[in-house]
Amino acid sequence: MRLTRWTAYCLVLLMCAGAAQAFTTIGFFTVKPGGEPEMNGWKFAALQGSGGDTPLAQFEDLTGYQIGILDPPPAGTGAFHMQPYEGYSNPAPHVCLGTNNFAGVKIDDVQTIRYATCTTYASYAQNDAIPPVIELYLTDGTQLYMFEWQAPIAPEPVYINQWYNWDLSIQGTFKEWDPPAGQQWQGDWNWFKQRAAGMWFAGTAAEPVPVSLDPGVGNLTGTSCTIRNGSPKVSASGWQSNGGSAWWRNNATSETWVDLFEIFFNDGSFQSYDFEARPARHILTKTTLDPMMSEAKQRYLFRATGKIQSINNGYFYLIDGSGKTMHVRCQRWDRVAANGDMVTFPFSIIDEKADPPKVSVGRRQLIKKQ
Ligand SMILES: [Ca+2]
Repeated sequence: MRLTRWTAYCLVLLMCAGAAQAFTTIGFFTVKPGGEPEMNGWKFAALQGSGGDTPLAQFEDLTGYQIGILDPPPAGTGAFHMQPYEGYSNPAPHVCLGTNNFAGVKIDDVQTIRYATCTTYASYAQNDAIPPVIELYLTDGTQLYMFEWQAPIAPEPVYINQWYNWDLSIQGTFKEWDPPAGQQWQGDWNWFKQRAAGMWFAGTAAEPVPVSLDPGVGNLTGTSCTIRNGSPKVSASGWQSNGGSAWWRNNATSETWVDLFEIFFNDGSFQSYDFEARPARHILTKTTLDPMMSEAKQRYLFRATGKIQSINNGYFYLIDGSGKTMHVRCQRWDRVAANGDMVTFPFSIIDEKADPPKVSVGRRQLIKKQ
């Protein structure tokens, strides 16, 4: 992942020191990134919960995929892959990618937020899936407020295999979690700006967003600005992840990528994040049993290579000679490789507590070794 236009903007700012004074100083000039340095302040987490398999959550390069139905991403060659598997009870499966880079920034100073998504498969509602939402934790200095923005799903459906560029100020609907009694709880950008007037992004040390499975209290990443795929809760009374439609559309298996997150401010400045794959570290399957994996999987992209031992067309064991196997969920892997083939694939999230450890990959990531 790299910061492109923002870096360019900083260079221009340095070259034009006089002009820089004309800019209003707002939050992000003083905010320190909250995540790993190589993530530019972004962090991700995934919850399998009631889902049938280990979710996918990783930065991937989309170049050279063996199945080329995915258009090029809107920036660079990579994107963040976020894919929970079906789960219809709590805790509900979902994936979060978020940042506290905007902690302290007032909503009044935000002109708009944009990001791009591409869904290539949705198990329950093809062409009608809910693309990843934006979850905002704001504060007025006394309490946290949770808002969710969703892409418009009607009258036009969100088609699969297409990149959509969403703009929160002109599309979609905001919803407020647990609003005061009698309070209108959803609306467009104008409603949101009015409702959140005077509030600012939480996520500072003084106003943290807790890491929590309880929506309204916090989220998986503890971040105030979060891209999320999957509802954190099913059938929530008075508030559902899809508002007036069925919550399960957000909890079906959803194979989705997200890229090019941008936030624009009223003074003309902006930050732009191009999600790109990081170098993958090659490991042996036996390494996945090491206790370090529970921490390391949040930080690194890994790569495993080995021979396929077929279970069925949705699962196989990876045998790499290290004495341990890995249980790999890969739907229709048999369209890319055969039993006994040598393959390699990247992964971040692994269930190292399972025996053998379990990982999910998309067959686009499955590269057959010659
Ligand atoms: Ca990208």
